[in-house]
Amino acid sequence: MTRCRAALLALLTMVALSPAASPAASPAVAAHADEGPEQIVNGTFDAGTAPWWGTPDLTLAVDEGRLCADVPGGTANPWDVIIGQDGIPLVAGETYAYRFAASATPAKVGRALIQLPVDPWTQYLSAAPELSVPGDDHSYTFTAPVSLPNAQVVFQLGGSAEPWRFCMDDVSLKGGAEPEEYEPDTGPRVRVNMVGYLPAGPKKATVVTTATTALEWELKDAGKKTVARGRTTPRGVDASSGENVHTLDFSAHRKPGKGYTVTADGETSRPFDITAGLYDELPVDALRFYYTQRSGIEILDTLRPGYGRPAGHAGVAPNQGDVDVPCQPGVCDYTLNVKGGWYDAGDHGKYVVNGGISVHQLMSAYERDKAAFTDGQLAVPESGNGVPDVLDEARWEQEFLLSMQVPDGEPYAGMAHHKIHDQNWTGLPLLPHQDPQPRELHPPSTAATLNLAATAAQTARLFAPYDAAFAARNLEAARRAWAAARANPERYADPADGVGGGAYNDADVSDEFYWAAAELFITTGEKEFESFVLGSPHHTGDVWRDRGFDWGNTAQLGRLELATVPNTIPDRGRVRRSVIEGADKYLAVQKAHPYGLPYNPPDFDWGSNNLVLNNLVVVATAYDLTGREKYRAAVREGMDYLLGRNALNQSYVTGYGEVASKNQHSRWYARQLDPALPNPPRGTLAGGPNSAIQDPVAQRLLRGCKPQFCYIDDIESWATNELTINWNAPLAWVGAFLADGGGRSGCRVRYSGHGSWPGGFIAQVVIENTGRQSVDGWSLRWSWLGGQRVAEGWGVKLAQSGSVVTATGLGWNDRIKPGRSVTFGFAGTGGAGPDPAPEVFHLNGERCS
Ligand code: 9MR
Repeated sequence: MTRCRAALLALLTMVALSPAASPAASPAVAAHADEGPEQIVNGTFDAGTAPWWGTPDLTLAVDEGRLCADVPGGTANPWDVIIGQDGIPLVAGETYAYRFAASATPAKVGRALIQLPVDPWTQYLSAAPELSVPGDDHSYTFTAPVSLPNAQVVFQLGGSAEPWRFCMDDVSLKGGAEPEEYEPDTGPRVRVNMVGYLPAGPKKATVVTTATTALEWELKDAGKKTVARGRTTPRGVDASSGENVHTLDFSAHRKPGKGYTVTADGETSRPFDITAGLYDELPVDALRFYYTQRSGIEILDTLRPGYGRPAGHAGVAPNQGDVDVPCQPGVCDYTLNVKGGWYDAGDHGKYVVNGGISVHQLMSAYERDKAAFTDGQLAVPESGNGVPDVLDEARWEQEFLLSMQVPDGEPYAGMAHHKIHDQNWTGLPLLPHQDPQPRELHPPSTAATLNLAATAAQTARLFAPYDAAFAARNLEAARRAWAAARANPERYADPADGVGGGAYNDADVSDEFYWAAAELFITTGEKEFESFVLGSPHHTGDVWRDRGFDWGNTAQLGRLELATVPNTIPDRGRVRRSVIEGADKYLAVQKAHPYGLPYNPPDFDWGSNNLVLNNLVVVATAYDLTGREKYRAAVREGMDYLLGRNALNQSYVTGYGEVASKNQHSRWYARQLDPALPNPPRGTLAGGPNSAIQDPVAQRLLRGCKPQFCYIDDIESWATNELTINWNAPLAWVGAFLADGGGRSGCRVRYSGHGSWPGGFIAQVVIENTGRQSVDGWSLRWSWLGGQRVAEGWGVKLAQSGSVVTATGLGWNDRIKPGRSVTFGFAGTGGAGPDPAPEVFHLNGERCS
């Protein structure tokens, strides 16, 4: 709503309504109705255009606080062009005051209707407002003849030979029943991680209470026996929930067991376990999610019981994609085969920017500790091919990203198309293979091109030991993409290109440039990329935004990669320290937050749960770099929020915890709408609280919500409760971190190159036992950057799988006494590109410092 509109409206409420269009009007009733509850959602357009919809020939946009659209000419009927809102409840016999402000350029007569949303489209109010160029306010009253939960408010704008522009603002329908009051069931007021706690980790809970002084708490085992007690810490009113809370800490209790509860203020928490294996399945579940998101391939019920379905968008009717996809009109004159990849979310779109960060984070989880990911682990069709399943899954997406690259000889060759999706939005439920919409390629963008450059460069080094040809194809594509992005540095995705799919627009790609340059530098070691990295403002600036990183903020990815993947950037020490500084910042936010959240902006973002996780990725990386316990503890505590220690007292991961999200917005896991369909698979993250509540369900039920309450587990709440490939990726990453235990071993390893020649090298390794115990029988593990292989060893037995090397002692040197060391050497053959010394070593499964 514009400011002058607000003043006008205030004035208007004081005067009687203008003559009504409906026979039911009378000034007295109208004044009464005008005081009634508001039934229109977002009639001021302060929250964007949702939940207003338009016919496909319209693009709705907010212009100076009003909703505006260019109405095409050449239509025959008023109903050929419509803007509307659905789901308006009417109560029979109630009188309503309907008003709006609207303008037309040039002036026009429009049609304003409140009607039945289906045939015979019965009209309860029908008006023909004269719309002027400067704009006027229009008001009407009518009495509803029926009760209806879902009437429709529409503006019919068609029937004009010439095109014109329509704008409206302050649409209001007052009267009738108070909108349904939504009270979430938040269960007991003592909030815990309802899955459990790690024996050696922090164990904290939050109590919602009116008390302002410390309360007693008790930890009870499954037999209701009190095993620990203490006093809470009052924390005042928490801004993220608007509630008065206390925290309590039972970290000192380390005894494993099932069915513990915490009692405080007369309330008993949901039960939870204390167990070391708490997170063993989380990374696997979070990664298995990707197979059922796959496009272009049949999902086998044998691999995912209950989730089998035919291939989607594989060129079989009624699908119109994705084997021969044209561009949007005027964008290109070729077609591309872009079959495959993952569906982005609950929609059937495939977006290069979002695919990029998702595939990157999967590969980065792998690159962090390659030995943790095995072949056969994810039960995918490729299991058993000798390649870790996580790489098979990543390849499924990466092949799609490669296919989005503009072919040689075409305009913008080497760039990547921003996205491919349906011409129009489809309804729910709709299985992928049943989508009848035409599919279109959208214009190439610099952001998509750089996502491709970054992930292709990363793919090149990770696939080098498994498939040299695929690795080479990726490196070549990465170089072409980089050159094309440099030549076209400012081709931005259109923010209004959001019909049939999300816009994923981003008008600052300097961060994508930095990330891509970092990946290309790590993989090739080449000067061009090094210079670009060193010259980027993101290399030295504070990239650690409070709100976390995401698909549109990727400088952090470049920084994390340069800090953790071995490379020769000259200021590496500073880069690593900067990650620790970022982590310290998130630690401070978490410490101040009574729910242990490392994310606390005044309003929560779309997909806040993934921002929480991405902040945890930074903290976890600080643990990897330093081995300092406070960072590991912070990651563990951060996970508690997602699994129940929150204002809604619910878990945001499907299948984890007794009250967990299960109705995430999806066209095929749509059990809430069709009981024959499944819920999302175990391990699916919900987007989580989103203060902007753009969707109609959230707008109807969550109006005025405090950040943590801006969430509802309803399939139609796409703004708070969707599932996406980029949100499950940090869940998999953090899950892998939590599952590996992160234990440190008392050892130090020195790895030194002793000469190299084209194609080969010699290295020496010294393992020092810095602990107090003798190591009897050792096995040392590290991994190469890319395609290096060990050949012959001295004083050691060597084995290699992919790029993971395992070195074991021989009979005479397999004991290392405290303070002593063992030295061995070996010859290796070099992969293409740089050959930095490995930096991460695990001795008998535990990481050396
Ligand atoms: O995750 C995206 C969020 O950051 C944006 O603010 C929002 C609006 O552009 O779009 C979200 O992404 C959606 C995408 O546009 C279409 N597929 C579903 C995505 C998750 O809701």
